[in-house]
Amino acid sequence: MIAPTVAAASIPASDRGETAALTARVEAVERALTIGEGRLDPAVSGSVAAAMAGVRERLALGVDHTIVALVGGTGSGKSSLFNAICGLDLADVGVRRPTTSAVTACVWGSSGSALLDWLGVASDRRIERESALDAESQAALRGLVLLDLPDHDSIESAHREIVDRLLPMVDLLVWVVDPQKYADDALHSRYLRRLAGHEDAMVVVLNQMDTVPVEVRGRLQDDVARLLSEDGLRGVRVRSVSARTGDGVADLRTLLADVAAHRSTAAVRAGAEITDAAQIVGRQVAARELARDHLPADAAVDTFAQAAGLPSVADAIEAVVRGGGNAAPSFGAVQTDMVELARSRWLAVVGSGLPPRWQRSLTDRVATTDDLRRAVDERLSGVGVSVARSRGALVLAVAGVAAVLGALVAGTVVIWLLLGARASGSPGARAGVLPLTLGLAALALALGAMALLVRRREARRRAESVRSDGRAALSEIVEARLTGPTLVLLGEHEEVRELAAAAARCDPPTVVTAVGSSPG
Ligand SMILES: Nc1nc2c(ncn2[C@@H]2O[C@H](COP(=O)(O)OP(=O)(O)OP(=O)(O)O)[C@@H](O)[C@H]2O)c(=O)[nH]1
Ligand SMILES: [Mg+2]
Repeated sequence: MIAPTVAAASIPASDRGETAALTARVEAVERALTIGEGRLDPAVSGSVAAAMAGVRERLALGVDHTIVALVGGTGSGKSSLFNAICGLDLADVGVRRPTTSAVTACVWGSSGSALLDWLGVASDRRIERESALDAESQAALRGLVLLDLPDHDSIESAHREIVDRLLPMVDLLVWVVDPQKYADDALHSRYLRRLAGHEDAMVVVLNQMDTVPVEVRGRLQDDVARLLSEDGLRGVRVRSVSARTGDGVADLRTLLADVAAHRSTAAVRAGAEITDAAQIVGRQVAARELARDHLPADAAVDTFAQAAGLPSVADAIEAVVRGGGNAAPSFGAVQTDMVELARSRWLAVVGSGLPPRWQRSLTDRVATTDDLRRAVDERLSGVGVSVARSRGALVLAVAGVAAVLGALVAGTVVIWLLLGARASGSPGARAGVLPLTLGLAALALALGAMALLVRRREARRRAESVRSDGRAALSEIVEARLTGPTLVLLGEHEEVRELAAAAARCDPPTVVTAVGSSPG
């Protein structure tokens, strides 16, 4: 309502850059629509886009100004008060009634010419205050657009039409009444009573107080307040002034400065529309996305490995190498149903929590089962499956065989010597050859055991190498065909979510109630 937020009250309207800030929020909503295209309900996107186009149109006029209109019956002194507030003789003041037939505008700060075009103010009826000459004397009113309207109760129907057209566009209505006609029925029944609920957006100014004896002034002001109360209006501000003497004009300027420091009705409306639109877009996305490190990449690699028979191929290699065989096992056909299982588990984990349209988009983005199966087949066929024995094991085996042969030769020599010794009765040679035979036999045994150990270790190493090469190849497939597209989609989802959240964020609501909008 009219009570300002601390921040708004302390910052002049034209310095707030309200139009730019609102435009940035519109852009955020529009960008969210673009990124989310195909994933947002088309009907919702269409209506949000249309709403944002409407807001853009209004923003093109600028919403940094606060529009205040002086309105009232003919001769109440609107034009005189307009001149007094502006400190200029711009509006026509006259004795011929009605005097004012066209709207006159005084703008403090930037020209706001698009806004004045929209309001229908002729270019020769505009004046800009706060020029270099005015220095800071007019700074408090920066952002204010003051309008002097024709009389609302005019015998000229065109005047009434102008007033009725402009009232909904105005942020603050200043009803100017005079001591003779403040109780005028047309004013109360046609206008004031209809403004119940918009009391914060109006002020009643009792003008020409110089024509009233000082002792009567207080009573007169009370009477105006009583009539307003009878009209069903609560807490309307009433001010007494004299446009002729200038009494009360400074106080009125202070009040206008206060209003000018608030957000304009147009800004409040635009902000509310953007917030609504952003919240609608926000409801088309989930509250959060799955983090990268929670993607089920390892599970997908495991299932792909099963589908391609990687564990059994590795086991077979281990058995072949350990047993000293030569027949290398090979990868068989990749099981399509397992690949499909991996893919559907992936979609279920990542998609859980995402709205259905985003889930469908995820399904379209990641690789198809067929593509995944082909990739697994292709990549695993490139993984080396070798059962060739290692050089170390070969050397040990050869050495072992040599030791066995040596032991056999030595054994033969021992036997031969034993037989010779028995014939010749000389045991000398036997004593040297026997330990050699035993030594060679022990060496042969040790080498054989070592060769066995080396082969086992080699078998495990080969199996492990096939497993890790295979898994590395499968990880690359998961990264390129599942993780990559998923992250792109989740990134887009996050961007839409954050843009909508940023666009929905705005300053604390309304400070001036729109005159033309319905109460509440
Ligand atoms: N004594 C006195 N006369 C005033 C005061 N304000 C305006 N007048 C006179 O009242 C007459 C009408 O003043 P305007 O300012 O033209 O009144 P208006 O409300 O603009 O009239 P329309 O343009 O016909 O709607 C003029 O003769 C003014 O000089 C005031 O505060 N005191
Ligand atoms: Mg006038």
